[in-house]
Amino acid sequence: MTDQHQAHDLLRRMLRVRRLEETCVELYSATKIRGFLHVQIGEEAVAAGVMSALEPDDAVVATYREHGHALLRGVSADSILAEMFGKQEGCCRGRGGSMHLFDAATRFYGGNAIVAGGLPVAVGLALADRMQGRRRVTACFFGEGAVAEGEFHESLNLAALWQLPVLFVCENNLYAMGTALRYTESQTDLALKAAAYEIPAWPADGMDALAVAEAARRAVDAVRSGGGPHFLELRTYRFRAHSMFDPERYRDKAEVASWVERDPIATLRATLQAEDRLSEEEWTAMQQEVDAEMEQAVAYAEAGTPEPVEELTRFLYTEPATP
Ligand SMILES: Cc1ncc(C[n+]2csc(CCOP(=O)(O)OP(=O)(O)O)c2C)c(N)n1
Ligand SMILES: [Mg+2]
Repeated sequence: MTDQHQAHDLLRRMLRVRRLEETCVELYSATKIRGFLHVQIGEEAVAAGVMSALEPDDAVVATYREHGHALLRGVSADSILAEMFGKQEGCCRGRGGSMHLFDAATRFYGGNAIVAGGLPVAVGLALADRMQGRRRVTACFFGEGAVAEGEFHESLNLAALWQLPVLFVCENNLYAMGTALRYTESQTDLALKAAAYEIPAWPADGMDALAVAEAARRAVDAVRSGGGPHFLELRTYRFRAHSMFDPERYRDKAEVASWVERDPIATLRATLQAEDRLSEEEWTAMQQEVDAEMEQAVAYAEAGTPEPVEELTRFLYTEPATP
């Protein structure tokens, strides 16, 4: 059985991601945040479980649905929300926004808006670690939509051929925008695609944070101890639309409702309470702590400074050397 500390930690991680994104949706509806916004509400067990198996020195590469991955990697809610607001205090000075969170200090390598665009980046990071003799792991998250891209196959092939320390994490939420996986792939068992490249791969229930954490721990240990790349297919579901612009005509309400019943936060909370491992006071305190974190982050972001227009060309080219 998972120890109580780890289970509470997973619950807190998921709650932080949920509240961060609920806050983003509210701010977006109030037109305080502009541009694109893709939330992972419903999928929190994936990032929470996998991230719990990583060390601070490991690297993480994610997609445009990455607010939670950045937060759990250690990028502060202050810095994420300031980025959403386009403020200088954001992790990319407000230039990246929702889809392009990036933070070298925590080895969070995006925020990649191009489907499958993160996979070659992850393979490159792992190749660098290998060449420099470091025992670090790179975890690469991507949606199941990525398996239709050439970059997916090129990346898996090279990672396997060179036995690089990459953990490929497929967030299979069944849809790529409005297209269900069965309309685009002849083989919908995605672990088999990895197996075709001789990469050990297995599925896990992406709605169950304990199951994800356990699968990730096994895979990360294998990668770190020189076992070459591994692949997890985590079956999950996004409760909300693909992005803030999506009339959701491709799935019916009953399907969504059946997945909402398996809400990963409610499920873990209920499990712990049934086993007498989470008191009502502890749950209330956890929620208050997370709510306070997000309230403070919104205040920080709102009080931030928009980048002055004169500075917009900075960082595009090397600064001229001053004599
Ligand atoms: C190369 C490329 N083609 C098309 C798009 C447009 N697009 C944005 S998100 C998306 C769906 C991707 O679905 P999936 O990989 O399953 O991730 P999810 O949104 O479900 O998390 C598409 C096609 C893109 N960003 N990049
Ligand atoms: Mg998808």
